[in-house]
Amino acid sequence: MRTIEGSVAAPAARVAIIVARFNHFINDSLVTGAVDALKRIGQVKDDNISVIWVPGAYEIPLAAQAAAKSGKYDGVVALGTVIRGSTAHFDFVAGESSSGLLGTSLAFDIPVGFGILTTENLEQSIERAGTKAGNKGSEAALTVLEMLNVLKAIKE
Ligand code: INI
Repeated sequence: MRTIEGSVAAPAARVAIIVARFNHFINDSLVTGAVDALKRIGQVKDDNISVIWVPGAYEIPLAAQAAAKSGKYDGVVALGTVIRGSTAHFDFVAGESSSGLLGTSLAFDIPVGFGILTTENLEQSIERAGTKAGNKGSEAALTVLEMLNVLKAIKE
């Protein structure tokens, strides 16, 4: 029996963090968490990390696709915050971001960490950006590194 389990150390990985400016007050903490996890836990070199800002979560998939297509990155970490309001806007922004990112991941064979918070209110977002419910930016970053190692092991 062969068991494949990825570790999270990936010192040579080249990672693009794509982050929305909308709700940047929350997203700044997601970036901090992601960079910390990549460097401190994943041992990724500072020079191998790019942080790419886009207007909102809706624009993240297009930038992720461009990053994947460029061949300059091994993985993408998508960070943003979509907070439910009283209109259907939330569903479109959150839904399209998530399906667009999955499409990019599958089309370009590249791990994409989904670190886009989709919450009911600001408090829930704060809780997931480095306070009592952890930091979803760190989780998304570590997921990308683990998937890089899993994919590598599958191909070996
Ligand atoms: N973008 C977000 O990242 N989060 C939100 O909560 C949000 N809301 O609620 O409107 C949001 N909207 C902007 C959207 O991502 C696009 O930038 C905009 O529609 C232009 O395409």
